[in-house]
Amino acid sequence: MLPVDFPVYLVTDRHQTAGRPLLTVVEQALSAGVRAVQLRERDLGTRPLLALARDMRELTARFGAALLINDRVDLALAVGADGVHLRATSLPVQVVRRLVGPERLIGLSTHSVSDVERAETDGADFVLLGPVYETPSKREYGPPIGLAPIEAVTARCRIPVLGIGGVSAERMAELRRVGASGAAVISAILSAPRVGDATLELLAGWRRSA
Ligand code: 3NM
Repeated sequence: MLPVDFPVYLVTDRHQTAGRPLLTVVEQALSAGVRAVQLRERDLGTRPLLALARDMRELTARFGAALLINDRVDLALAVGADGVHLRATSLPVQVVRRLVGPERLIGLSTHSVSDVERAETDGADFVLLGPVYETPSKREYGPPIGLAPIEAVTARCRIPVLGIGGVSAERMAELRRVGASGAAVISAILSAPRVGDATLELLAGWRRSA
């Protein structure tokens, strides 16, 4: 199985690229050092999503980066993705493990310390915990939970925890200080005027705090 050693996990949303093609923007982020991408285009039907997933597989493979597919275990298997990213309403982790086997990564989106503890017991490989900060999509994810739950859960659990929600380059250092293994971002990369520079800044923010 691929190690979970990606401090910046790029989550896609083709509506947040300021009109630029998603593959172009993701390629710029990969060139600047992103090593894991989650394809998350929840409003796409199966066939267009399959086509995009194939393109994204080809692109990430060129950079030696991991590709995870949000929710769709079938598409993850179909395109040979490195894993699947689940949410609370997805198939349960144990069921997905039987489908994808031990080598593929299973990531899970969580919103509380008890969610993370359950994810670890269930055999997830890593979790996202958030929203840590205010995010433009706050209505969908609820109020920010802050850094305290990350600090509490990384002290108790071994599973890697990445913060999500409103993360910027300036916030990478404090996430690392409270024990996060990285951060998942949408807008900090996809909406940036200069995607490569924004990616480098996030990675530098992480390194600076080491
Ligand atoms: N999930 P941005 S917050 C997709 O808390 C997502 O589970 C969240 O976008 C959660 O990096 C979020 O632009 C949005 O804030 C992340």
